[in-house]
Amino acid sequence: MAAAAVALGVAELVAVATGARSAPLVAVGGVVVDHVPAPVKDFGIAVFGVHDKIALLVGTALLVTGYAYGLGVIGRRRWAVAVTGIAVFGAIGAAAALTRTGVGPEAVLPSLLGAAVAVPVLRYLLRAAGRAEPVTTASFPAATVGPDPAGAGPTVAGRDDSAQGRSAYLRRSRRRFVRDLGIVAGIAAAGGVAGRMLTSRRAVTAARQSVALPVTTEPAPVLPAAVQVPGAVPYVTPNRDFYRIDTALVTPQVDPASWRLRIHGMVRNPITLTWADLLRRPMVARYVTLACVSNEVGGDLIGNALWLGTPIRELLDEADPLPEADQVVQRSVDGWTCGTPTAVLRDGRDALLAIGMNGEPLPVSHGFPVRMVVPGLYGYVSACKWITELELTRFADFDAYWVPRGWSAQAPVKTQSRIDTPRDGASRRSGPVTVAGVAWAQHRGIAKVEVQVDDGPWTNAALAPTVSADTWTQWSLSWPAEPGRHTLRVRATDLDGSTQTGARAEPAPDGATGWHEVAVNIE
Ligand SMILES: Nc1nc2c(c(=O)[nH]1)N[C@H]1C(S)=C(S)[C@@H](COP(=O)(O)O)O[C@H]1N2
Ligand SMILES: [Mo]
Repeated sequence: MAAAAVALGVAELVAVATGARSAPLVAVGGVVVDHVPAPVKDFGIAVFGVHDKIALLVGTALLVTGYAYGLGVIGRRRWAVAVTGIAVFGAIGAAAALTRTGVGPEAVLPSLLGAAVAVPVLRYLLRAAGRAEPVTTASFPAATVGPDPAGAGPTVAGRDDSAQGRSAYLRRSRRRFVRDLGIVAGIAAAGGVAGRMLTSRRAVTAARQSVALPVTTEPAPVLPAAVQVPGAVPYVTPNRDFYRIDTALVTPQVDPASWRLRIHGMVRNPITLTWADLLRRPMVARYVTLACVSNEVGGDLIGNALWLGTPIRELLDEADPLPEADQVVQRSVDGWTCGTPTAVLRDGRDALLAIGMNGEPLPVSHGFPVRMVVPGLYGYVSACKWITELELTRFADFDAYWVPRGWSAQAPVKTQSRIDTPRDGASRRSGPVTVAGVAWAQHRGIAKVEVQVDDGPWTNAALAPTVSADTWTQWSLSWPAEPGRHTLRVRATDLDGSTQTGARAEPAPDGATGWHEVAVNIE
């Protein structure tokens, strides 16, 4: 196991040069993320929540540990099996790394070099272990280990072969073995930690800090003072609280200096854009509420931000798509894809190639340097982070990342609402109780929010003003609460006139439905 730790530590060090995603744990974890069957993934997400990625890395490390334990045990008797096992370990890591998008052939190096170092380390440790083990005279020295059976034992000429002499020798050997183990584990840990630190030094934090956002070509929308309702979540979600969803085990580090956006495929005029080109384009600031299709009824995978970016419609016009190209495939540097209807991106809504979020450059975890934001569509079909390609194609010809995994190819945001206060299970004094929350139907807008207490009538809540139909709307209602246990329910109606359905549906394949309910206790 110590030898395996050395392999992983060496691999982390090599990955400083070859990229974080070529390190074996991350590479193998990435393959697992992309290929794990949906029920297993759902289980992992259900158990570990937003820590599912850390759980995956720890799980992978545990698997490696178990494997290493087996190799260690077998290797004491059959060295060739251990060497083969280590080679297989290296090959799996190398093969996994090669499947990652955007990595070159050098991605095999961390796994292969890690495995290559593990062989002599394991041999050394097994020999040291053999010396530190009591053996019967009859079996000695045949039980010494490794390709070099000359591992010195107590029967070697000139040594004290008495019982006492042997046990003194054993004690010394054990101490030495434990010391060797400590040294090896220390080297492994130092290598791993140093590797990780050096990798993160290569991160784009500095590049991000030196970005000066361009000024908008028109003033940003002014928020009406009444946009915020007491008791609801903040109308503008601070960046640090903004939900984060993606498949990336290590956050892609994209330097604006080397960033390119290629618009190609079924277009008459392919375009390649650099960061400098992008900054020269018109920039607008728009509040847009982004929602994840995985958001459960009442869930918090939704946030509202002021995005700064250039309208994608004009870029698409310049690229001049062929009429049959009904899908724009957005591709991230890590190979993740999403497919957006071309018509949606050209229908005049504020679909942005965004570089700013709430007055800052995009946080790295939210797609620095450039991502897409499209009002009215769930994130998985519209909001590619670390974007590097727009490929015009047809829905009939290409399935984006989540489509073969059971999610719909097209997914407009469903009209939804949530009660933020009181919380489920809360207690309040009888009398007027403020019930408040958010409702959203991006790009259609909210016309009405109603609240129902127990089986009573639906009552209209007051709607706060918003800046556009592309953000959530806050609502509130003063409820004359009477003692007892009550259930509060909310439903919204959008400006198209459709009222949110009460029929419960799971997030898959195209967004959860149902009314959010909270139970409250009035004293
Ligand atoms: N590159 C990349 N972009 C991505 C994803 C991803 O996995 N990889 N996930 C999408 C999903 S499912 C959602 S809901 C939004 C979330 O954006 P956020 O993390 O900035 O909130 O990003 C989208 N963009
Ligand atoms: Mo999502």
